[in-house]
Amino acid sequence: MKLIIAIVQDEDASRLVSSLMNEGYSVTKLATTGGFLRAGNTTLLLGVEDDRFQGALNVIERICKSRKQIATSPSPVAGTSGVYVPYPIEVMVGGATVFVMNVEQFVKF
Ligand code: 2BA
Repeated sequence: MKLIIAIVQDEDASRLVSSLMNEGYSVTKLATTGGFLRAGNTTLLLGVEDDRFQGALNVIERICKSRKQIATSPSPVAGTSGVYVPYPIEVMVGGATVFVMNVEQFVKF
């Protein structure tokens, strides 16, 4: 068995959960925040049997899209005034960041 931890964009999360559930996967959805953008994203936990693992990855790859997002970064442009003016920077946020772990034990009580 494997544990898939998938960090995805909020825009894709609902459709992704529905698609995974429709294909018979159990999913836990967590509301998370990216450290760089400080914006909300969604982390999904899926415990899957080895023979269904690739199928889950295929669903994640099909649904999750890369998008450009604008982040603001402080810029010291005001000389000696000490005023920091935010300026926008564009970053490409991936469709999904996926970690896969082998599950040593799985129990339900
Ligand atoms: P964030 O940390 O908010 O990062 C959003 C996007 O900003 C990243 O997209 C990347 O394109 C860019 N970015 C991140 N750190 C950067 C830096 N130090 N300098 C320049 N650009 C930077 P993704 O790489 O697709 O990551 C999307 C989200 O997935 C991340 O949101 C974070 O929540 C998570 N993530 C990505 N890699 C991770 C890792 N190695 N460990 C834990 N979480 C990760």
